[in-house]
Amino acid sequence: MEFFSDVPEPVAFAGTDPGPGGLGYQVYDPNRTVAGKRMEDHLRIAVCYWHSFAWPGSDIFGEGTFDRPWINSDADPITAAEAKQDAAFEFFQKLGVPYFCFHDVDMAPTGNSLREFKSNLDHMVDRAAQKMSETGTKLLWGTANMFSHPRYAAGAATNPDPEVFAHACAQVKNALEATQQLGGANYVLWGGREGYETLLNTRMKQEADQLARFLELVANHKRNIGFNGTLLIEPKPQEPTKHQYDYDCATVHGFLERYDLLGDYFVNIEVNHATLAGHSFHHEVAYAVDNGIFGSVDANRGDPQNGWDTDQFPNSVDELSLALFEILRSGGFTTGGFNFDTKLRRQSMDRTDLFHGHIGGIDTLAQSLLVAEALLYDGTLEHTRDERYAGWQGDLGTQIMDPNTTLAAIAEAATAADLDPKPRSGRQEALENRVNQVIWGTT
Ligand code: XLS
Ligand code: NI
Ligand code: NI
Repeated sequence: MEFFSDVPEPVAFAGTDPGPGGLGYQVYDPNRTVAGKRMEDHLRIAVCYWHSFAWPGSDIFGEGTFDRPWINSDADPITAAEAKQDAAFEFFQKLGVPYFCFHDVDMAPTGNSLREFKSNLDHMVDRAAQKMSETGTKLLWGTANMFSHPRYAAGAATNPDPEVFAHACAQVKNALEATQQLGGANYVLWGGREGYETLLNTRMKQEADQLARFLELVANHKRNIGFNGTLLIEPKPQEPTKHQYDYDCATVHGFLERYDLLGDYFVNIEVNHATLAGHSFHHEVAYAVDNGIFGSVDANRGDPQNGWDTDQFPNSVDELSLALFEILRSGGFTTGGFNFDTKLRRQSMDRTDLFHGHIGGIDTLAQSLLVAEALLYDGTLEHTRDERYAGWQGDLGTQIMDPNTTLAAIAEAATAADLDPKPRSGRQEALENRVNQVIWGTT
């Protein structure tokens, strides 16, 4: 059965004339070369299974609004999961993007036991493998949903009950192996309820030790089965819990270092989670790149006026260009990519709205990539930073960094040379103007 018959052909690059209905890419041209690589290989776009195919458009105040004939709670669960999968793969192929992402529960009915869930997952994953080979769609990452079921209300790995921990182990083992079977490039862990609602009943240190143990077990299993994708942690400061332990990139980095897990885990940065943590997305990317933990991105943004995860499609080139610049400057994605963990607004109930949301978001990323390339070739930012820190390459900088130097020796040198350093302009406005000139194409 065809679910998206209003879009008979895969969406293609159409340039400035997207044709009737506006279903064409204006900027995203997979084969266009940008900084020495195909645009498609830079951006590595993925569609997510959950918000686009498993969510009916409900919110906490109202029921589903979307026209999604494949979501049918009266049907036999496997038949319904198969219809959902057919819709998903038809969409991936028609949108013309290389990747998708999934949670175990999006793909397969959970049944009444771990055993039943596993056998449902096996069936649906075999079927997905078949669809992937037919359509050429690849898997950017898989993950396990350990936050929706009531048993996880107090967390999965950080639950006070070790039986919940063990249940989570079974779920992650199966989801990781499913991801491996589908050739996934990464495996994601978002700790949706790995945090607390109140400190009155919580032992933070105990929960951190449990989380670290869990991550260690998962990394060991990854090695045991020879999965060669990247393990990614997705930071988020809160929602649904009041406080989430994987607060932001710096917190995750410190945690990995403390528990000797650096090198086993990288980060999947979500644009809106950066906003919720009180950072810019640019900040989170720059932090991860600079500290060697950058992995992948969830491209969905928030609304600056709302304090929750609105998961909107990206639509601001100004906001994304600088983050893209950091990614490009660092050599680009290795196994990561841009996943669209995006939700349509509840009033966008038509099936074709799914196309409009993704096309606009992908074009925004493509345009931001072009700006990032222009910023890279322009060189002003890199050159300014080089100049600003040049002193650290000189004698004094080298002496300070020498582990044998003491505070007293530096004080002595400063006093002897009668140092009286003069402040220098950071040139912020000039740099902001330069970035805008590049974005506007007026350089
Ligand atoms: C929720 C997260 C979630 C992860 C995958 O806020 O973004 O969707 O990406 O579990
Ligand atoms: Ni996400
Ligand atoms: Ni999110």
